[in-house]
Amino acid sequence: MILMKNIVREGHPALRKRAQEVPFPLAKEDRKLCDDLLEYVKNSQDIELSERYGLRPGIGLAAPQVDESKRIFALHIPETGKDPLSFVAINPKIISHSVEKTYLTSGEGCLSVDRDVEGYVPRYARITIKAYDTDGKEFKKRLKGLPAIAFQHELDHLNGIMFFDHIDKKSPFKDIPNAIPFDRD
Ligand code: UDB
Ligand code: ZN
Repeated sequence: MILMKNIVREGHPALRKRAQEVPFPLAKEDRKLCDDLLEYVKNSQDIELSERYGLRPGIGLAAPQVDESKRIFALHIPETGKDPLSFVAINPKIISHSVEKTYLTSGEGCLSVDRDVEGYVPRYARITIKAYDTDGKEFKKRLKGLPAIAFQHELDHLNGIMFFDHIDKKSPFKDIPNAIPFDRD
């Protein structure tokens, strides 16, 4: 299983590379990687397991964060009154997006970043995405709110981009034109 010691931190070269497309049918080790990424985000949100194994609770994890430069990530996002939004995305793409933007008013963090970096991270408010599942089947989804923000954060990891790259260095809390702020509940 993936533990915090397996998650690479800021400064590691894997976080700054463009990750490689994944071929189908999935190799055994790629299927295992998919399972492990999704298992991490699920386990990390289980109070007992997160305490037992010292996992930082996360809603998304991308393959480059475990030093695997492949275009794969997992999301597991609790939704009030609904089942969690939970999936692995292989070779994901944004096929269309809103003009409207959004940002977490509390800013973003990252499982690979052990410090607070303040500031607004502009994201598209709504996206339509395409990706492949572990069976090599293509799927599409329309995402908004936290799922849209998290998807863009993870997709950035596959392109060597960190959330703080998007923060205005001189004025981290500068108004973002056309953006609807998103409060974490
Ligand atoms: C996270 N979690 O998992 F708005 F219920 C972050 C960490 C870095 C703080 C653990 C998070 O933002 N949780 C969250 C946010 C809400 C409401 C809520 C829970 N990641 C994943 C990561 O680092 N992947 O590479 C950070 C991103 C998730 C969305 C934006 C930042
Ligand atoms: Zn991250």
